[in-house]
Amino acid sequence: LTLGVPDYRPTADSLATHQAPHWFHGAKFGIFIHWGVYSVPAWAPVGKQYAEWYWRHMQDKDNPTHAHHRDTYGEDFAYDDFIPMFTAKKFDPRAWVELFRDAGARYHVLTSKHHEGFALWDTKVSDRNSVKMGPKRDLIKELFDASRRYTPELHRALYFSMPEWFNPDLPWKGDLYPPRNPYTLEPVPYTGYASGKDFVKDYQAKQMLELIQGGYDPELLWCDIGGPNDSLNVLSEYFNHGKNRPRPREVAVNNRAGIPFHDFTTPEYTTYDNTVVAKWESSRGLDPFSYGYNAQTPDDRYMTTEEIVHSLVDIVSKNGNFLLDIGPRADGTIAEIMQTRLRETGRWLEVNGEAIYETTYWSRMAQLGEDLRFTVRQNKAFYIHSLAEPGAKLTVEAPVPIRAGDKVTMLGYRRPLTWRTSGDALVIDVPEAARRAGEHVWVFKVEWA
Ligand code: FUL
Repeated sequence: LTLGVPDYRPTADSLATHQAPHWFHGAKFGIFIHWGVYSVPAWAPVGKQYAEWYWRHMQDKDNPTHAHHRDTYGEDFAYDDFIPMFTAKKFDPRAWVELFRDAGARYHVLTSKHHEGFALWDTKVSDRNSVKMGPKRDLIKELFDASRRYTPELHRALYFSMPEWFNPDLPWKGDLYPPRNPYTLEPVPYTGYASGKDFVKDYQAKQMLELIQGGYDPELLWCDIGGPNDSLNVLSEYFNHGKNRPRPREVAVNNRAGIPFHDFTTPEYTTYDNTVVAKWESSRGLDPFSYGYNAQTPDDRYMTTEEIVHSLVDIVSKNGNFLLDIGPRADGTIAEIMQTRLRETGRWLEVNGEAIYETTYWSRMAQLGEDLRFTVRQNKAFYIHSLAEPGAKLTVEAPVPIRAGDKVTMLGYRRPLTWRTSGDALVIDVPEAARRAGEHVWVFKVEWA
């Protein structure tokens, strides 16, 4: 008998035993970053299409991106002509990670490579990467180094698109290959790439292993799309690499790696209506409908801080994490409106974070009406989140775990509040000053005696 967790083997049975790590359950709030060549055109119909899908959209003559590209850049301007314009000239990794920390996030997930196939690290299997082209910098390394140095408390993670739309070596040859000029339909080069590889073994799996073994040490791999893969081998290596290090690292993988086993599910621009006991994470952009930067989106279409905080509370109360996305510009700057929203969210979390981080859902009730949510700190406290500003009394018609001698307070307000039970309801008196002390979501704490 081997004590402890045996090494993972590249089999379905073995990988199915892996679970979302403790840190991921407790973290609750992460920042997703979509950054790539698509950040140069930064264009999509606002609120309707993902801007990071620009290349795909420009190929489709019925998509507005097709006409936009011709009118703005001309028919002979290939998608890969954007690569030199992806400069990252003002990229300040320290400022990025400090912004994420100030937002109250506990982890960050950067696109190492999106469907366009452009890698943000020094991949050895192709020159189609940010060290050989465009910025001429290892963007992942710079971000992770800054994060380890200035915000060591954050967890560092990477997104990875399993397939690439136009890679000549994809095992299936759909209508996307070869990449073509969308107007003349003449083939265009897939810059920086020499074809002739086994896409899965010589390219996809190798890239994933570079990320795992190359010193980046992502604590989570956020795979996308699935499809043909070598994930049994790659992920068993990933889990063992983390587990057997001199300083062990608990790692996680989502449900899009092309195999039926995962640590969490990933609803996108949506959430679950009820508690889901198996770990999950909901993602969306600050943008009304894009992960990559869309320069067309006016400031007033971005999520408000109230919407962000409401989403966070709703998701966390149902056992999810909230992965909120920003799309930096091609020069590495982050739009003012995004920074403002993140910092405002951080201000709310500074006051109310104890009702979010390291909590669990309440197993008896996911929500009460539209406005009330609950979280629990085991053996310590029960939190009631009011998404609407309460009146002079807050009535909670639910079997709230409270007994004589327990103390009720509101986070951000110093004085204890008076409370009583009335039938099956808990009634809390909320003085005017307490109401005014709160914003976005008012959190009441039942401190168990
Ligand atoms: C999707 C992708 O197609 C989107 O562009 C985005 O990356 C989202 C998180 O996953 O599947």
